[in-house]
Amino acid sequence: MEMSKNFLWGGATAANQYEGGYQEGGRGLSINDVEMGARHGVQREIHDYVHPDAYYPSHEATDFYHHYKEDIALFAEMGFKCYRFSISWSRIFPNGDEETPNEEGLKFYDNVLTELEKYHIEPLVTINHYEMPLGLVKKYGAWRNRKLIDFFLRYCETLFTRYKGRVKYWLTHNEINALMRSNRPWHQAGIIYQEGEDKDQVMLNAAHYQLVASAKAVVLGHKIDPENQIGCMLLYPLTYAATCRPEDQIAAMKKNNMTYYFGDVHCRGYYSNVCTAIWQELGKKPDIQPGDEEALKEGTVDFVSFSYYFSSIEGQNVEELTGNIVSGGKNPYLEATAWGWQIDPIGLRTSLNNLYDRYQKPLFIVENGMGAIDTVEPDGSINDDYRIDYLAKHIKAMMDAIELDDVPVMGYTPWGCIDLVSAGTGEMRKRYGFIYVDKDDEGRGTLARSRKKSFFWYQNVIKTNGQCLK
Ligand code: BGP
Repeated sequence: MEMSKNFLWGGATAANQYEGGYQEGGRGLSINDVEMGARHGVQREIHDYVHPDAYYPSHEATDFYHHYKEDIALFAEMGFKCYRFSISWSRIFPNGDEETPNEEGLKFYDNVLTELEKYHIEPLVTINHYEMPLGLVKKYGAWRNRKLIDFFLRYCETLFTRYKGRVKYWLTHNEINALMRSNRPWHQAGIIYQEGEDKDQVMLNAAHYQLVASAKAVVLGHKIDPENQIGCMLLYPLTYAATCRPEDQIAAMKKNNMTYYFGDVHCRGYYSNVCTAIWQELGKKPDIQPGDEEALKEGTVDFVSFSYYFSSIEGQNVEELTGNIVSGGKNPYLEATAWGWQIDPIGLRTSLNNLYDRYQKPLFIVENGMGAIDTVEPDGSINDDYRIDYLAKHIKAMMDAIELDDVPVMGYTPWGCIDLVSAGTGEMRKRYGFIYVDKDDEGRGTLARSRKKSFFWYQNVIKTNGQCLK
C-alpha cells in the first residue's frame, strides 16, 4: 500500500491540558480544575474544591482559549491537514446535568472551527478527554453511576447537532482502557475511590457505562449525520513476553488483554472471551441491564484510534519501571526517556499490525511523542534533535506498517503539538511540542509562542508526505 495523498498529518491536544479559561464564558468547574500541580516538592493532590492558595495547572494551562487564532495559524504554517482537540464538557454543560447547554461555550468551538476551516484543517474531536464537570463527580459519583450515560448522550447530541457538517471525525472516550490499568481513575472516569469501596466492581461498572454510552453515541451520531465517522480511542502500551518461557507469554497476553477488553466491545460489539476471562479472575461482572447488550451490538465504531508512547515487558523477575502511566517491566534492549518511558519505534509497527489483524478497521494514531526538557538558547532557538529523532523513527515505523504490511492508517496526530500541561505529572517542563510556550512549573511565563527546530522538520515531513524520511 502507498501513503495516501489524503493522509491526515497533524497534531493533538486536549482541553484539560491546553485550553485554560477555566472560569470564562460561563464554564463550570471540571474535575481537572481541582487537581493541584506539584510544587516545591509537594505531591499533587485532588479534592472536590479549589483551594485559594494552591496552584492548579489546568486553570490557565497554555491558554488556547485566548490564543486559538495564533495557534491554529501556526498549525497551518506547519501544513497540518488535521487537528485533534477535545471539547471541555463543563464549558458546554457547566454542572453536567442541565437541560440546556451553555451557548457561550458552544460559540467558542464555533470560532475554533471557523479558524480551522480557514486553513482547510480537518477537525478530529475527542468528546471526553480525561475530564468531566465536577458537578457530575460530586452529585452522582462520576462514571460509577449509570445516570452518566444519559448526561453523556445529551452532551453528544448537542455537539453532533451543533457542529453537523463541520466536524466529521469524532472520538468518544480518550484512552478508555486506562481505567483498568492506571492508578489515577479520576483522569479517565472522574472516580476517586472511597475507603472500603469495591474497586474492581466500580471499575467494571464505570467501564460498562462508558462502553454503552459510547455505543449509543455512535448510533446517535450516525442518525444525526450519516457522514460522521466515530471512533474509539485506546491507550496501547504494547507488552512483550520477557523471555520465550511459555508462562511469560501468558503473562504478556494477559496484560495486552486488558486493552482488548475495551477494544473488543467497541469493535466487535460484545464482551469477548477475553472479557469474560477477566470477570472470572476478578470474581465479578459489570452491571449489565436489559437492552445493554443490544446497544453494544448496534454501536460498533467506524475506526480505531490509539495512543502509542512506549512498550514494556512482562514475565518472571522483571524490573518494574517507574514513571509510566501504567505498570510494566524494563526491556534491556530499549532506551527510555527522562520520565522512564521506553522508546520503541518498532513496537509501533507491531501495534498497528496487532490492532488491524484483530479488528479489521482503519486505524488512526492520535497520540505519539516524547516528553522532554527543552532548553531555550540565548538567541531564542530550541534545538530539539531528540524529539526529531524519536518522531522520525516512529513515523518510519508507521510507514513500514502501511507500505510493507498493508495496514490502513488514516492519519497521525502526535501528542502536544504545542507545549501543554502533562496529564501524568501536571508539569510544564515535560514538553512534547513543535511550538514552545513560555511557561514554567510554577505557572510563570509570558505564554509567548515560538517555533522549535522540530517545527520546521515536521513541516517538511508533511510537505513530502513522509518521503523525506526515506
Ligand atoms: C496520554 C493522554 C494525554 C497525554 C499523554 C502524555 O495518556 O491521553 O492526555 O497527556 O498521555 O502523557 P503525559 O502528559 O503524562 O506525559
